[in-house]
Amino acid sequence: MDDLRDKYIQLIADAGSEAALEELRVAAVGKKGEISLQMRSLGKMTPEERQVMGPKLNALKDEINSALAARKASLADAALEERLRGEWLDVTLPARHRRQGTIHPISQVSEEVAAIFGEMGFSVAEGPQIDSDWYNFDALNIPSHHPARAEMDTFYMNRLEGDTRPPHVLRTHTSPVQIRSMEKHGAPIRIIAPGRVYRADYDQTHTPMFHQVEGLAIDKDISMAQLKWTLEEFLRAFFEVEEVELRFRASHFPFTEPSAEVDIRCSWEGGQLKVGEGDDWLEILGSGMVHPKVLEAGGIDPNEWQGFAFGIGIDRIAMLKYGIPDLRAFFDSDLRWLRHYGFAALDQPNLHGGLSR
Ligand code: 2NM
Repeated sequence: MDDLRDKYIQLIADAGSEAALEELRVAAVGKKGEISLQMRSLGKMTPEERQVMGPKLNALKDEINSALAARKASLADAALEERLRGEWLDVTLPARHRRQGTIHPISQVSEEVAAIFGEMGFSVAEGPQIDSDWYNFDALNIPSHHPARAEMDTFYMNRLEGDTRPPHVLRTHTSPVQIRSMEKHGAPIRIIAPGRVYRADYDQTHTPMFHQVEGLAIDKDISMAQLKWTLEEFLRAFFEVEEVELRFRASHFPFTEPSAEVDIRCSWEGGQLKVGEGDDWLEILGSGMVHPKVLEAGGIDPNEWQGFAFGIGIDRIAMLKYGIPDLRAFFDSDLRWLRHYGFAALDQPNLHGGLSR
């Protein structure tokens, strides 16, 4: 019995796997195992022999079972240790690079425009996107039955029967911001008003929501000459070229008198726009001297003050500067488009850093 004990204790200690242990269990204490067979032979012994051998065999069986359980536990511990070593994680490693969002070209261009006019002493003014028809039309010398109202494709806010409040619209231009700024700050004033505007128009070159920046400068002795210089300076900085040439074409807007549409000299070589050279002209903005009635609506005395104003389509100048062919793609939220045309989030446009880098 001592030989049997020594043999199995040694084999169990040497077992390298749970499967090997199971084989040993079957061989020693399984139904036909060596120890089980010995126990079966107890029946053939004399009662005296059985009294000695019975407890000894039982004790041996318990000892083997304990040894099997202990070895099994230590194999499991070793396996766990091994696995933990393999799955060890260095939490001090730098984070894995994640793809960053980008600045939308419209946001980029708005920031560029604000940086340029900011250096010329203009502040940025903002106002509501839903405004009364007085701020959007009447104050801008567009009375109720003026054809310009019909041409604007205005979105009117829904009204219930008996509503006594004035009609409200989605602003069709940012000019109501200028009226509010005149009311609030008076003259002199130099502001730009960038933002969303709305017109019920949808085709290749129009979206029902688009972006405008309008400018307003009011002071004593403001003239068209200062308007022209300001626009030249702006367009030179915006298109990042040494010189630009502008052409003022007489036009008509209700809110300015005189009014001019402004073209910029350019070339289209191989479908690529070059500003400041070539034999083509590109219509780029509208402008004029603020109509006396508009100054009055803003609470400013037109006998004392005058001003120039202009309006530029942000989406359009963004397309021109960055070679974006399709207007409607601006508002599709297509991630591949946004990554292609978007700008790095930490490159804020400024004039000393080079506007667009
Ligand atoms: C344009 C063209 C011409 C304009 C006028 C004003 C205001 F409110 F001051 F009178 N803001 N913007 C204006 C003038 C806008 O857009 C094509």
